[in-house]
Amino acid sequence: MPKTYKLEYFNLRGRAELSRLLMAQADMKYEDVRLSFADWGTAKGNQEKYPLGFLPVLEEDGKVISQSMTIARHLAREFGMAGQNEEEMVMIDMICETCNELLSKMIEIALMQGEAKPNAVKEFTEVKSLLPMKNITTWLEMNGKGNGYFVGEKMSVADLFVFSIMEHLAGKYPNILTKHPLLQAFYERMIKEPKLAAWIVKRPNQDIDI
Ligand SMILES: N[C@@H](CCC(=O)N[C@@H](CS)C(=O)NCC(=O)O)C(=O)O
Repeated sequence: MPKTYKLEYFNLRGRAELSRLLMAQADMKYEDVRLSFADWGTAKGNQEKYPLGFLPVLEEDGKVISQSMTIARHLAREFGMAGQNEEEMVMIDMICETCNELLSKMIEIALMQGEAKPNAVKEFTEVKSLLPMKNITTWLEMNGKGNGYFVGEKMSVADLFVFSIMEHLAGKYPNILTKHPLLQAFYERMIKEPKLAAWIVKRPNQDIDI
C-alpha cells in the first residue's frame, strides 16, 4: 500500500516548500494543507497534532513528524534523493544546512517591520549572503563543471533546496543572484525541470512573499 501523506503549513513557501518540491519531483500524492494564521491561532494548542507547537508538520500514515529539515530529510531518503553513499549524503547535508541558514535569515527579514528592516536587508545583501553564496557556487563547480546537479548525476534534496533559495533571491534580491552567474544558470535549468515546472504553475499564490 502506498503511504498517505498530509503536509500542514501556512500559505507560504517558507519552511514547507522544500518538502513540497520533493513531493512534486517524486510524483507523490499528498494533502497540501495551508492553514490561515487565524486558524493556526486555535489549532496550535492541539498537542497531539502539533507536538512542538509550530508548523510544518507531516502526517505520514497518521503519524506526526515535526521540524522542517527532519521532514525533508526523511522524504529525501524515502524518495531516493538523499545521496547514494555516505560521502554524497554528507555533501548533500552540508549544502542543505547552508541553505537552511540562508532561509532562516530571509524569513527573519520578511517578518521584520519598521526601521530595522532596511538595514537588515542591506546587511544581508551586502555581507551575510556573500560567503554562503560563494560556498554554494564552489560546491556546484566541484561537481563536473558546475553544469549539472550538486552531487553526482542525479537530482537530490540539495538541488531542490538550492533551487528554492535561488527562487527567493530571484524574487526578493535579484542583485544577489545576478552576481552569481553559475547559480543563476542552475536556477534557470531547474525551473525548466518538467515536474518542478508543473508544480510551480499549479501551486497557490502565497500570502506573504517568503
Ligand atoms: N525549527 C522549526 C521552526 C518552525 C517554525 O518556526 N515555524 C513557524 C513558521 S516558519 C511557525 O510555526 N510559527 C507559528 C508559531 O510559532 O506559532 C522547523 O524548521 O520546522
